[in-house]
Amino acid sequence: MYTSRPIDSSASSPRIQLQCKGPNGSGPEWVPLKQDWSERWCTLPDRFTEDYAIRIHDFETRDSDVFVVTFMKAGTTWMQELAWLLLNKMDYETAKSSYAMHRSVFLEESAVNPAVPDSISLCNKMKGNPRLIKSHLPAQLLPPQLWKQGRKIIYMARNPKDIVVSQYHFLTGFGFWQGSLDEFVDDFVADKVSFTSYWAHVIDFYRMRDEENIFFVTYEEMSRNLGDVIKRLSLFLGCKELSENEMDKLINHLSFKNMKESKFGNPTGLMKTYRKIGDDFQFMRRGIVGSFKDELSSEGKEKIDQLTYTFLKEYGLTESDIFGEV
Ligand code: PPS
Repeated sequence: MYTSRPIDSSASSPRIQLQCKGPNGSGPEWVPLKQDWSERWCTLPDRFTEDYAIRIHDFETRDSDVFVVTFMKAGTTWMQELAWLLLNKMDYETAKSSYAMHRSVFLEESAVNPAVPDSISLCNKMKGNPRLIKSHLPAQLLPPQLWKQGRKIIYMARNPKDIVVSQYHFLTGFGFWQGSLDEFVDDFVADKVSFTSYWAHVIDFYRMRDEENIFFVTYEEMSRNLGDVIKRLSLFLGCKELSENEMDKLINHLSFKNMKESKFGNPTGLMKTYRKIGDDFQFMRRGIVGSFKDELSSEGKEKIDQLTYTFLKEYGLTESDIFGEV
C-alpha cells in the first residue's frame, strides 16, 4: 500500500519520500477529496519506514478523539494549548503544571525524533478523554479511521515564508540541519524537507475545509483575532460559550509573552532535557506574522513565492486567499 523512494537532501539525517496508494493502488479513497493521489509524495525521515506507516494506518481512534494536524511550525503548540483547555473545562491548574506535548501526544514523533519513546504506543495508552492528538502528517498518511469515522480534525496552516524561517531555526537548534538559511530554502522548495510538499499538505485540507469534521484555521487569523478563533473553535468542539471574563483570561493565557515566560507553556526547557541543544535555542522564538521579512534573503523570498504561485495557480488561488496579507 505504501511506496517509498530515497532522496538526496542536505539534512543531517537521511530522508525518504512516501506515497500511499490505497488498497486499489489508485490512492487512499477514505480521504474525502477526489484527486490524483499519485502526485502526492511526502518527505519523511528514513525511520518512517513502510512498517511505521502501517502502524499509523492501523491506529485505532476513539469516538471522542480530536486531532490537531499541521505542517511543522504552523503554531501547533499554541493550538494544542487552546484546544486542550477548551476540551478540559478550562483546567488551568493542569495546564500550568504540565507540558502541552505531554497532555497532547505527537503521533509520529518517534519516527522523527530518535530520542523519544514509541509515540504510537503512548497515544494508545493516553488516558485523556477526549484525547487530543497532534500530527504533522498530510491527509493521505493519517490513520484512515480519522476519515472513515469522521473524527474531529483541527487543521492549522501558516504562511510558507514564516514556516521556513521557523523550521530552519528549530532544525538547526536540534542538529537536524547543518547549512545556511538559503540552502534550507532550496531544500524546502525542492520538497526535500520533512513533511513537504508544503503546499500539497495545506491545500488538501484547505479544499476539505467545509467538511463537517474539519476546522481549518491559520496562524495569521489567530494572531489577528484570537477571540474570534476561540469562539468558532468552541462551537466546533461543542464546548460551552465562554463568558467575557473567561475569554479574557484565556486570551491572556495564550499570549506569546505569557506562554514563553511560563515553564510549562514553553517546551524549550523540556527539549533541552532529551537532546543536546545549544544554550541559545528557543522554541518560542518570535511568535509573529512576517518574521521572514527581516530574516529571509530576497532570493529566498522569491523562490518561495515562485513555488507558491506555481502550485496555487492550478487551484485558482493566491496566498492571500488563504492567509490574508502577510
Ligand atoms: S512544532 O515543533 O512544529 O510543533 O512547532 P509549532 O508549535 O507548530 O510552531 C512553533 C511556532 O509557533 C510559535 N508560537 C506562538 N506564536 C504566537 N503566540 C503563541 N502563544 C505561540 N506559541 C508558539 C513559536 O514561537 C514558533 O514560531 P516562531 O516564528 O519560530 O517564533
